[in-house]
Amino acid sequence: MRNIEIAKQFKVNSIVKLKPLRSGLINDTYLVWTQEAETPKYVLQRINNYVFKDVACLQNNISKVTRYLRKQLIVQGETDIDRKVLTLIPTLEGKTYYTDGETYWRMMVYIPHAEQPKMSHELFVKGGAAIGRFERMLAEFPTKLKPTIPHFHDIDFRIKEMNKALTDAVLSNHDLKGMGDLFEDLQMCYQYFKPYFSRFKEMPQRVCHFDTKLSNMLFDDKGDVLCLIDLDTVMSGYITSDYGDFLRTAANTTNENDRAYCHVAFNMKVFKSFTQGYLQEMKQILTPAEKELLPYSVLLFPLMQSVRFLTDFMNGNVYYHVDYQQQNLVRAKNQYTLLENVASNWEEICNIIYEESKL
Ligand code: GN1
Ligand code: MG
Repeated sequence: MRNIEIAKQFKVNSIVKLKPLRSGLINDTYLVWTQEAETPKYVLQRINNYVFKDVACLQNNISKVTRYLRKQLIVQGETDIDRKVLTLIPTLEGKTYYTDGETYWRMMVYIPHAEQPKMSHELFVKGGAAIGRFERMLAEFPTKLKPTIPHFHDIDFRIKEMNKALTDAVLSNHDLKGMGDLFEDLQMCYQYFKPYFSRFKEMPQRVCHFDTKLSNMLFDDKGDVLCLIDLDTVMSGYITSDYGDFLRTAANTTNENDRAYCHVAFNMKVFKSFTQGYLQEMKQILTPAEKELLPYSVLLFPLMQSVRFLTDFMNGNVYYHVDYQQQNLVRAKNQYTLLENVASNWEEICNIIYEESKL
């Protein structure tokens, strides 16, 4: 079925055109125009069923969370609610997604927004506050959400997967040139920090976003955050996921694809601004264990992402889109360099979190 035919399976009128939007490494996204409008009215997404095995569960999580957030916004007397939370469009049959048996699709209202503001202290404070607000608004969410990706941020599981990938790659004679000591270095770091990561279960499970980054935030023309988007991974888990994963991308002085590893550093200014914003919103409700373990998430995410990229490299690049064969190895080394940089700022990271989380 052509994409425009797919779009017509949803409860919308007079679709005239679709245009692909390149974003993210996982789903395919299209902007949808209707007859009356100059700007797009909807977003059509093909859900990556290789990554998300249980689309029904994923769409159920998004639907429950967005409806809950909408109610909260109404109670708070918010205006412009349609831009502050995503709205799913049902299919003609009233379902939250459409499938032709092979591919899976969803449609949402397109939220008009401004460009992401220039990098600044304010931007990262606002980014941190937006994530904190999202979690705080969901703090009383009545049910536990099922994982859309089982073991998604489970480092023990990711290490096992990496070990398995190495065994499989050796058995099938895959080209593993260029790995150097990365595999052993990652194992060593994991063993060293394991006692801390295993304490994460002392934290309560909360509804979290699980893919926090600036590109998953929409801004208005004043540079304020309208809402968080890309809710595929919304599920119950630890707040360390949202906090640590944001810093992994935002506080890297370059991006994860940069092969000049000397460009990689951990930006302490970004770290501090983001931490300020996040804790402003969250420090009242965090438990002592959450406050104490937050610093370890700053280490955990570059480590876990390095492990995930290296695993995919050894598996023959089946998970992340690549432009060249070694790209996942480059990404893995880039993230490992970031991890080293986090470690060299360790004391200051702990001090800042401690100070900002005081009531
Ligand atoms: C994937 O596609 P994107 O950029 O939203 C991945 C994240 C990784 C990220 C690394 C479901 O997210 O966990 O951190 O790539 N999402 C999934 O770039 O695996
Ligand atoms: Mg994503």
